[in-house]
Amino acid sequence: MRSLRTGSSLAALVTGAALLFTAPAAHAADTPLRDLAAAKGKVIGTAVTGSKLTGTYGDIAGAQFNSLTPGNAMKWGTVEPTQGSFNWTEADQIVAFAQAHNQQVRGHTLVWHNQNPSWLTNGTWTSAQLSSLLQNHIGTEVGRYKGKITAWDVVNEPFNEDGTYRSTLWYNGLGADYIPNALTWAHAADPAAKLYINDYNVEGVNAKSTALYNLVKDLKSRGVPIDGVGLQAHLILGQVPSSLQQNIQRFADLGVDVSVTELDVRMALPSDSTKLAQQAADYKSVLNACVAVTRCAGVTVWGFTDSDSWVPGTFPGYGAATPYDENYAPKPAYYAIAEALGGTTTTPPTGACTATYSVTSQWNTGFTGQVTIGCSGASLSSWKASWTFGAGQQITQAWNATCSQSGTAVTCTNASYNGSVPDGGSVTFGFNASWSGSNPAPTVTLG
Ligand code: G2I
Repeated sequence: MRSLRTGSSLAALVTGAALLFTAPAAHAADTPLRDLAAAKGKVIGTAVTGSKLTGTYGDIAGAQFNSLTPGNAMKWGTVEPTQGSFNWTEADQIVAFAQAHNQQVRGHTLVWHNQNPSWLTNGTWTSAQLSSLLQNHIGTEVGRYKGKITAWDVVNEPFNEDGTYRSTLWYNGLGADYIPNALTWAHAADPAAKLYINDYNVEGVNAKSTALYNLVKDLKSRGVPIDGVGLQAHLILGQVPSSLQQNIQRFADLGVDVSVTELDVRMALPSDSTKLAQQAADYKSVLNACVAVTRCAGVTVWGFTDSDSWVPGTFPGYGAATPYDENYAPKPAYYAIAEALGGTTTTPPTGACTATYSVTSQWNTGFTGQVTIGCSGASLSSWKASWTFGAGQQITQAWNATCSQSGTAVTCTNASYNGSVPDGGSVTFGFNASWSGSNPAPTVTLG
């Protein structure tokens, strides 16, 4: 007759023994990305949201990155929501955090067609008025942070995909001269800041990047202060342009710096170990291309955690684009960045499957046990769980697995229908066994 032990004695029996394929995550012991980057003379940055810079988010932002870009805090619509009335709260907070953590700040962005205040976009302006508004905006913002900003994304996204100028408030009102004028005004307000033009879909050699190339070449020849080109790099899984390094090099050869300014690699959700491995390879390709070109200043990721990424809101069904997951666990992409920066990682970038043993009920001569095999960042197509019974226990029956016992050694293999354990999934099998004296939980080995 079965009689369940109750209360604390049962709780003591239901002990789990987990064993990983691999060593447990130990990223804290690895060299921070910022130290690896600094040793190579490179920037490793992240976009941040000021209000989140506490707790784990703040710890990671401060420990792993040597540059911060305000994701939204320095945009015109944020800093001057009402004409003449300024709100620098979040921008100031990010700059102060960066200074406290010995980090650079990348200013983003002064002249753009998005996230402008409605008083500006809804107003009717002569070109003289528009020009003066822009000059004042640049002078005010760059002046406020003079000496505190390493590089400014002065002009953001000026081109169409075919390389023609994008039709915007600025281009339509001021013509293409708004670009050299903006650069000149920014230079006057902070002569030490590196001044960039920043765009997306300009990572490879194509019509858009060639238009940008021709613009930079022209600006240089006219003595306009242009120091760098920002390649945003909002990429799709498996689609790093093969000409990335060549493209970085051709800009460098013009005599400007190049920065990858907004790197992320989006995938169709849900993520799985195959996609995360591809993403890691993609991150590594981008980092490798930058490391290979002296004038590539570095790489900034557009949010370091999947909990702080623009992707799911803009591309429904897509996400998981950053190097840390939503719970701040480093993903394979994190380790890929570290490796491209010359680091060695103590945790393999492939995740793990674990087996957990527990006793679910026990009576005077027997007990029921179960083993759950779960995978995270990895998967299995078949499995074998083994353990040694240390106190004379003997399996009598099993379900959802084929178990055999020889002496003290137990081996259980999957049934025909449950060999597959997907990434993020689990499989459980059970057994009855006899015991006497004591019934200690063994350690289960997978493989
Ligand atoms: O769109 C991705 C990036 C492309 N290059 C320029 C970047 O400045 C741009 O960043 C994103 C921000 O990451 C988003 O956070 O720019 C978006 C706007 O174009 C930002 O999205 C906005 C949302 O549209 C607003 O609804 C929201 O209030 O973020 C705001 C603040 O969370």
